Amino acid sequence: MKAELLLGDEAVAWGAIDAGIGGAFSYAGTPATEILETIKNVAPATWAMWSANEKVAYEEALGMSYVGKRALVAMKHVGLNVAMDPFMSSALTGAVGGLVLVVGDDPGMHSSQNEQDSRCLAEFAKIPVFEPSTQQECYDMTREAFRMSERLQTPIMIRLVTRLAHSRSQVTLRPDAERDRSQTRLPLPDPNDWALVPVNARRRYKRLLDLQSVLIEESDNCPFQLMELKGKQGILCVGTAYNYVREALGASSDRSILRIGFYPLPSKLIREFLHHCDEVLVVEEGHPFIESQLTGLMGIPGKTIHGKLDGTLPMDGELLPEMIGAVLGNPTPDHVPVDSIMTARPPQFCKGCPHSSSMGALVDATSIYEDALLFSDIGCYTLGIMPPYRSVHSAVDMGASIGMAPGASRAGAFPVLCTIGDSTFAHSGMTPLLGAVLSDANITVLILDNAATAMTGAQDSMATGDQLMKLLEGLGVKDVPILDPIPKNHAANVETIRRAIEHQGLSVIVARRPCIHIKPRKLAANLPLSES
Ligand SMILES: Cc1ncc(C[n+]2csc(CCOP(=O)(O)OP(=O)(O)O)c2C)c(N)n1
Repeated sequence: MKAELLLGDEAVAWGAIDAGIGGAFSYAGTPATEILETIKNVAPATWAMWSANEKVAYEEALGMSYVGKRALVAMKHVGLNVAMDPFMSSALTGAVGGLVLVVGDDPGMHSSQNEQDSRCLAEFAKIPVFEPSTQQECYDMTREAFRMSERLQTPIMIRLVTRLAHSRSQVTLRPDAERDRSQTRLPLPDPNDWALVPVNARRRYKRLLDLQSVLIEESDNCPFQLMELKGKQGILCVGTAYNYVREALGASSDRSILRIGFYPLPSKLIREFLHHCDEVLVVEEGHPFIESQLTGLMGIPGKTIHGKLDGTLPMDGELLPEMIGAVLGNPTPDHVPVDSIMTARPPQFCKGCPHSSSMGALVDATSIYEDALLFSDIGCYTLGIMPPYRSVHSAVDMGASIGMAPGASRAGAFPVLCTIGDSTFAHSGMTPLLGAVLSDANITVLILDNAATAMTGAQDSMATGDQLMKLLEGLGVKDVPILDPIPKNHAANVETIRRAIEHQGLSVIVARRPCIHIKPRKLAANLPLSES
């Protein structure tokens, strides 16, 4: 046994390593990025790779599970939307080697475009979920999730939230014989269980439905559900909220507590809790997922349920300890809100960022048109939304710029331009570009190739430099000018973008210059530098 001070993400990574995973797969996204980074750093012998997108990452993990090895797949919450197709179907195929999906939800949208709650998607797929409250549980639940996944032959989700993923506490690690498990190989599955043609899928779906009662029983007996029956006022809480509740109540409270650590919900435990309490406050990050299930449409006769649905707690944003303290009648003494003592500093491009030159050229090139539409995507360049550029008119989801532009163009807009980074292009930009090529959409696509997935910490990108040019050629794009986005080329770059706009039909331009953060890193690691 050894103790380490770990982030929630790092604790999950260690849990997976000590569970003897055969591989880990991910596409970067806050707050889940550090999971794969940790596995790469501390267990270089483990097969751990960045995938082109979350769907691919999920399928890579699923393939590993098929042949009996344990596999971890990690992503941020919106990444699960991208991986939804294999995720839903994997509930029917089931898992052979333990298959654990870790999803980082981002209540409060610290670094995301929405604050969806992954528990809803797990329930939709009928997949069990572990939800840790502490970094120690991040480790312990990951270990347990692999065992359970193999025992019940189902993929399992671990739900994290930003506050837990990105804060540290001491974790006791127990590397043991399970690590050797990476050597074992389980028997391959019956192909009839994994080939989801209707006749097999119907049978597998029945199996999934039958599994639900087993999962509820598991949930009622799960050691991660904690119940303390005391007074008639109860608190039902989950995840990080459990810590806020404990802090607000102190040691001497007589309130009853039920802390959920595993879903589907433990029906016996919840019945017992509700039977005991007259009034229950539900405290959960994200959607009122448990609260809605408790109250249904009609409420529970004779019981009062408080939470997000009755306005006791806010529906949006992140829960805060002082918020819970105030609701539980224990306000934080002399609490000074951070924003009252700090001036907000809007985010901005780093000094020397090539995107600032690209955005400057884009703004000047389109200044002669009254209604230029500048669809953009998700990456550092989205900062072009800020003054003085104001060159981002949309950022919806990864790849949406090239997806939306042809529709707008066909509806009569002109000029229509897109900005998209190289990593986002590899993630989801290639497929819509294929359609734009075939229809020769009258749009101009500016691919900002900084040779990195810069926004999430400059992970490697899959479509950069020559590789990107070959991909464009393969997709059928012809005559792609390459800009060097630095201030001294401004006039020439403006001219190139204007020419592309005036070309009737599809134009693609690549603005190529590495992110300023990757050069020192590559030099330190003695890696080759891609020129320009
Ligand atoms: C589906 C999804 N996955 C991951 C993310 C997190 N994320 C935001 S932007 C981005 C990629 C940025 O790379 P790139 O497009 O090359 O732009 P750069 O930041 O390098 O300028 C990632 C991974 C996300 N927002 N949505």
